[in-house]
Amino acid sequence: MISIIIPTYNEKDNIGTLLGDVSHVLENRNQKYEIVVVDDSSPDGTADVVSKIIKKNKNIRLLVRDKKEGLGAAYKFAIPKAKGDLILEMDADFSHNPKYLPDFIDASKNADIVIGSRKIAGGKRKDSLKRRIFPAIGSFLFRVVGCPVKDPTSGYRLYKKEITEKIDFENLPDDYSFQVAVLFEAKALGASFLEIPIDFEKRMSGQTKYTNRDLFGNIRVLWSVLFRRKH
Ligand SMILES: Nc1nc2c(ncn2[C@@H]2O[C@H](COP(=O)(O)OP(=O)(O)OP(=O)(O)O)[C@@H](O)[C@H]2O)c(=O)[nH]1
Ligand SMILES: [Mg+2]
Repeated sequence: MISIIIPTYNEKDNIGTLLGDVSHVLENRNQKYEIVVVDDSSPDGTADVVSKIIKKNKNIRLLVRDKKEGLGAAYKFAIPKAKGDLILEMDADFSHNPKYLPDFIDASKNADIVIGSRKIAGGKRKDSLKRRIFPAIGSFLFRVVGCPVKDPTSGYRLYKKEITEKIDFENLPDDYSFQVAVLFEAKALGASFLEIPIDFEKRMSGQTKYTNRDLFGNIRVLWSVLFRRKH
């Protein structure tokens, strides 16, 4: 079984369509699945939209948290609760096209962690210059300090459950830099990695939650890897 974890904060105009599309892709493949939406009590009523859909699709679960604590915090909370032997992370805003889900499942036969990559042949990122330039510099620096993949900030990724069970999530960051930090942690545990190309699209509806402050989270991780401190 695969567990698809989708963190949401104010994604009411995306989440309904996305849940339909994800279910459709997986059912077409006869893939056993659950979708776990982790909502931080979005003021726009995202959770209400999900609750209505759950009545018709028992493969969907909703975890509601009291307040917005960051993308990393949402994953740290939800990953240990996933029931699947494969655990996939994806955004709610259609930047991560569900059409790639079968590619992740196929690739999981050959690695513990599969990254949907915008930095390998066939991968693309349709995004603003600011959102391309800093990750490009960041990815280069992360490579220099031993990062196992070319696109470490990609949030479209799959883990085998066994590897998540070895990771000490408590010590990982609550913000977006969780994504990079978890790779270094998994590398230290001997995980194997594979990147598959994805075309990263612009969010379909709603506002970004990513702020300039979030850039510093990644710098902190880089720093801690360099000096082998805990995050
Ligand atoms: N539960 C929860 N989800 C979050 C939080 N921050 C972001 N998200 C979700 O994480 C995913 C990624 O956030 P985005 O705002 O799309 O970040 P981004 O992809 O870097 O930015 P854009 O796509 O340019 O808007 C989306 O599904 C968000 O709703 C949070 O604090 N809590
Ligand atoms: Mg996004």
